[in-house]
Amino acid sequence: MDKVSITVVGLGYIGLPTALMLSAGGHQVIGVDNNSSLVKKLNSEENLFLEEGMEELFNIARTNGISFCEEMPSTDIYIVCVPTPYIKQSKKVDPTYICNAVESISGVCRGEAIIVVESTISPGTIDNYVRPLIKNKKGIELAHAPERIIPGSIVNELRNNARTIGADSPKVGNRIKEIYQSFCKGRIVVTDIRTAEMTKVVENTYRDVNIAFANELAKICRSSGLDVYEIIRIANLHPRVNILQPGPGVGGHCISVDPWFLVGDYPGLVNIILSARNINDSMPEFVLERTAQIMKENGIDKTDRVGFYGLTYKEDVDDVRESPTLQLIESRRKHLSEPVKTYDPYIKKQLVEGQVLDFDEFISGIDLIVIMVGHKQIIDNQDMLKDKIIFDTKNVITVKSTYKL
Ligand code: SAJ
Repeated sequence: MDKVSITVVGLGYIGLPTALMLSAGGHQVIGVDNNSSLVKKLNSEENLFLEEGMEELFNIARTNGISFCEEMPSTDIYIVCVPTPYIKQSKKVDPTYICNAVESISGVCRGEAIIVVESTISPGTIDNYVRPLIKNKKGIELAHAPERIIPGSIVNELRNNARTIGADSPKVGNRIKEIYQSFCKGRIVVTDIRTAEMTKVVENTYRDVNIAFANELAKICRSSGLDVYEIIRIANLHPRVNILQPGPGVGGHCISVDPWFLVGDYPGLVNIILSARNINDSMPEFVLERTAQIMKENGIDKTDRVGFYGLTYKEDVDDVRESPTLQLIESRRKHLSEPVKTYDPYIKKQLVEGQVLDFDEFISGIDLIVIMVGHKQIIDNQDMLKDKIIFDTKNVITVKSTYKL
């Protein structure tokens, strides 16, 4: 395979590992980000991810000559990994970051360059927003190669997951496929751009709908006095049933966001997808109501004797985007209630009012602990909870009997 020059635009949790992988795979790679302090840190050899395998990868990429800068360089291939927020009111994707990146690429790129969008976008974004930006630039090609990696297992999933590449012609698709094959051992399917866009959103929506099913079951079982976990465990012994786990809500920047793109774009057609979103969004409020019941049952009348463990959107990551605990805090704020006490071992800075930064101080100040995230830290320290009342929304505590969803 020819050695090509590649720019990766946006060095976040997808862009940086992808850039490192491509560099380790033998390509000449430049990482671009408009965050100057991030670029400075990377150039001073500070690997910003604590994930397994990242340090080793970073060192190989440095040896292979990866560089980081703020200015867009002129290369053969561009891989755009910038954020795509959604507009809260309209539920549509906000393509501003992608458009800015593509505009600045088209100002400097070589005649035959290929711009690959990795960021998740709603179906039609490339045709509606990106294509018009390059219509006068002859020779530039577009592709969409949505990422599929899960925080917590980035290196492993980049290497082994199957992936999709959407392009306007098999020639362009196969060229990009060859580049990704320098690090990806999974199957790579080449298709058209709109199919690739839709597939990505559908994958995350599928998961959202299935988590919503588990959450609705939790509510049904609660009202019937049944143990939802036992019911799911038994049902999953059926060879064609695989129910996911209920929890305090769905967070992160993917599963809780992407289905809204379909709601925003197909308002008359979404039923299950919209209901699922609403069910998952109702879970933090459900946790609050159940917490109030448990307090009453145990004669706890002061909210400062209750602590919510975990601020991140899932276990063993430091990402708080759209996290169920932040949703729960927002819901309290709407009702003008006092802030709740929280603690998270991964969040070392004061992020919200009521957050305690020291675990011992958090534990000693409460009677009821509500487990919102199943971090390894609490599982390893569950002996310290023996004299507490425990409401375990993640079903991870085994040391004594607990309240469940
Ligand atoms: N959750 C449950 N019950 C479950 C599983 C998850 O309540 O049974 C909750 C988690 O606690 C968390 C949320 O759902 O709050 C999402 O977590 P996750 O671990 O399922 O997924 P993400 O958001 O970290 O990553 C997803 C992945 N998509 C799919 O599994 C279809 C990943 O492959 C994507 O690359 C990523 O979204 C993305 O960027 O799109």
